[in-house]
Amino acid sequence: MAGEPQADCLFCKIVAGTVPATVVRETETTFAFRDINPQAPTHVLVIPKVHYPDAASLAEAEPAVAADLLTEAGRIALDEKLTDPGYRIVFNTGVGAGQTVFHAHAHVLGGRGLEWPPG
Ligand code: DGP
Repeated sequence: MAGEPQADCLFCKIVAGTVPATVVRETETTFAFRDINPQAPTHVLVIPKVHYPDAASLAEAEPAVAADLLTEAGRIALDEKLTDPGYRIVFNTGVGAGQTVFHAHAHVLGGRGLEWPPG
C-alpha cells in the first residue's frame, strides 16, 4: 500500500536500520544520510520515512511530509554551511532523469561551484 514500507526498497531498509548509513539528521517524518557516491563535497539525501516512489507522488499524497522534506533540506544546508555561496536541492524523477532508487529523496549538494544547466 502507498506509504507503507516496501520489503524490496533500499531506502526503507535504511530507515529501518537494516542497511547502514551515515546519518545526518532524523525527525519524526524524515531521515537524512550521506550519499554513498557523493557528487559534491557535501551530498546528503533527505527521504521521507513513508514510502512513495518519487517526490511528486509524496507531495500529492502527503503534502505535510513533503514540506518537512524541504524544511529538512534547508536545515541541513545551514548546518553544513552551504548557504553561501549556495547549494542545490535535486529530485531526479524517472529513469531518464537519473533516478535509480524509487523511494522519494532530495539530494542536497554543495561545497563546490554548481553549473547551470545541469547535465
Ligand atoms: P537517484 O539516482 O536520484 O535515484 O539517487 C539515488 C542515490 O542513492 C545515488 O546518488 C546513490 C545513493 N545510494 C545508492 N545506494 C546507496 C546506499 O546503499 N547507501 C547510501 N548512503 N546511498 C546510496
